[in-house]
Amino acid sequence: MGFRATAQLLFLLSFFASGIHLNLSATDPGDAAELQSLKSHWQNTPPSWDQTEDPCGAPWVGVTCNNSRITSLKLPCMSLAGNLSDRIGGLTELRSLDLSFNPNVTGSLTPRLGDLKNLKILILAGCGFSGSIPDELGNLAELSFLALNSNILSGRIPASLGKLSKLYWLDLAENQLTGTIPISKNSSPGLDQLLNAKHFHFNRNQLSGFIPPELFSSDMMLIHVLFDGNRLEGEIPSTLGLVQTRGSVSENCPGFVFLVASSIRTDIIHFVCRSRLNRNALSGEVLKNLNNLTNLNELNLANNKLTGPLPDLTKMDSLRYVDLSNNSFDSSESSDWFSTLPSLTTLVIENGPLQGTLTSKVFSFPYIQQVLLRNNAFNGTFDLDDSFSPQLQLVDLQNNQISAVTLSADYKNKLILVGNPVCTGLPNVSFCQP
Ligand SMILES: *[C@@H]1O[C@H](CO)[C@@H](O)[C@H](O)[C@H]1NC(C)=O
Ligand SMILES: *[C@@H]1O[C@H](CO)[C@@H](O)[C@H](O)[C@H]1NC(C)=O
Ligand SMILES: *[C@@H]1O[C@H](CO)[C@@H](O)[C@H](O)[C@H]1NC(C)=O
Ligand SMILES: *[C@@H]1O[C@H](CO)[C@@H](O)[C@H](O)[C@H]1NC(C)=O
Ligand SMILES: *[C@@H]1O[C@H](CO)[C@@H](O)[C@H](O)[C@H]1NC(C)=O
Ligand SMILES: *[C@@H]1O[C@H](CO)[C@@H](O)[C@H](O)[C@H]1NC(C)=O
Ligand SMILES: *[C@@H]1O[C@H](CO)[C@@H](O)[C@H](O)[C@H]1NC(C)=O
Ligand SMILES: CC(=O)N[C@H]1CO[C@H](CO)[C@@H](O)[C@@H]1O
Repeated sequence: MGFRATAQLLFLLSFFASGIHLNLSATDPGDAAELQSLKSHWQNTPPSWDQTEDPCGAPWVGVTCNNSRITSLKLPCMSLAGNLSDRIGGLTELRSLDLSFNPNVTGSLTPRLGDLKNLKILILAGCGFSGSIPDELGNLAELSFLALNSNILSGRIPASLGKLSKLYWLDLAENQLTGTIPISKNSSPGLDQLLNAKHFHFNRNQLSGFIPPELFSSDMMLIHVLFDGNRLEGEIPSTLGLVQTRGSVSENCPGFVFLVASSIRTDIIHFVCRSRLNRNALSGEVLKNLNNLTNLNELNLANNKLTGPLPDLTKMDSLRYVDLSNNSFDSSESSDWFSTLPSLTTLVIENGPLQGTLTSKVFSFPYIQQVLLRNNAFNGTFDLDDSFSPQLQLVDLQNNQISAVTLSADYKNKLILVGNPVCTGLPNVSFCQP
């Protein structure tokens, strides 16, 4: 009798105890402890974080859970301050971590980020992180989105990032990264292995050396490549022309890539398929098969030291924006170079190599809005005939050698011819006014 009562009591106790245990917290105790520890390094966490001890219970703002495990931390633009402690590595069920645009979150990136084996999205853009990018990020085999841009990260780009075979988005822009772009060698990985990447953003760092030709291949799907604002030199590798965006234009290059990530600033959601390589010291001839990039929307090669003929754009039917300013291209007759570019809205070739009579063909491209060709060597008569596009808003031909003008009476928008011989006799007409 006594034994049975004891047994019943024990049973009840254990049932009760397990009941208490289950109900005490909706959060896995390990995860709760890790998050409490992270919280202790942060100021300005959302008020809900102080109301309960249980992140998944009445869920803390920015925390998402599944089966009592913390699966997502999204705390963009919260004025959070502090640093990211190693304990982040204990949240092993995390799928998504976004601390972006909290400039007062500082310190180094802990190598324990590499323990987050389930992580698909890592967005630490616009914080104050410094130090190097840990090699361990290369262990995040599920990662598809990596944005470390706009911090003060230094050191080299880890070659281990080449192991991120599911990576779709790689943004390391606007840091202080140095060294060359790592490519694979023997058994060591490299960025040439990122065959699913559509975005390579390396602009505004201090990267140096050549852009390795091995970086690009016909297996790649890149749609947006940014290298501008580095210390790169040498030639643009002709292999860039091998990159093919697969499928139809509308599928791969719809003109607008909308980011799912809520925290990315809205002013950068209008990325299009484009290649921006300006403001380096790239020299040599522009790749010969550039015109294989038939889906390219924007081509900006301004402010380099490119030589040789102007690039052939004849098959680049998607091009909307072209800037070839401030290079050292061979002199070229405009009528030989211009071909029909059915999507072009803006053509910029300042300090360019164009000479002879400017063909009026460029003004009749159906979508052309701006033609900015100051400081070339156009001469003879400038003829803007009635075939000009109704979109045309601005023609800037300052500082050429144009000696006469034939202007369609229907063109009422801006034309600038200051600095041409034609204006010495006509200082008082609108197109000769500064
Ligand atoms: C929660 O996790 C289970 C497996 O653990 C998974 O099947 C389910 O899709 C997850 N739910 C969400 C919303 O992620
Ligand atoms: C960052 O910290 C500085 C100094 O403590 C403060 O003035 C600034 O407002 C903070 N910035 C943000 C975005 O919280
Ligand atoms: C975070 O800050 C604490 C002091 O507040 C410091 O001890 C720790 O090393 C810092 N951690 C990192 C990763 O910067
Ligand atoms: C690029 O185009 C040229 C002809 O313009 C062609 O010979 C070459 O094979 C093309 N390259 C690729 C990779 O398609
Ligand atoms: C070309 O160089 C000049 C002089 O350095 C500069 O003012 C201009 O902005 C440059 N043009 C472009 C399109 O970058
Ligand atoms: C215009 O320039 C070209 C080459 O620079 C020259 O051959 C031609 O004679 C010039 N034409 C006029 C009308 O000055
Ligand atoms: C343009 O010339 C006319 C006379 O030909 C003169 O009355 C007028 O003031 C001039 N305008 C300017 C802005 O110089
Ligand atoms: C949130 C939670 O787990 N609630 C459970 C608490 O325990 C009772 C009885 O064991 C369950 O019915 C609840 O679902």
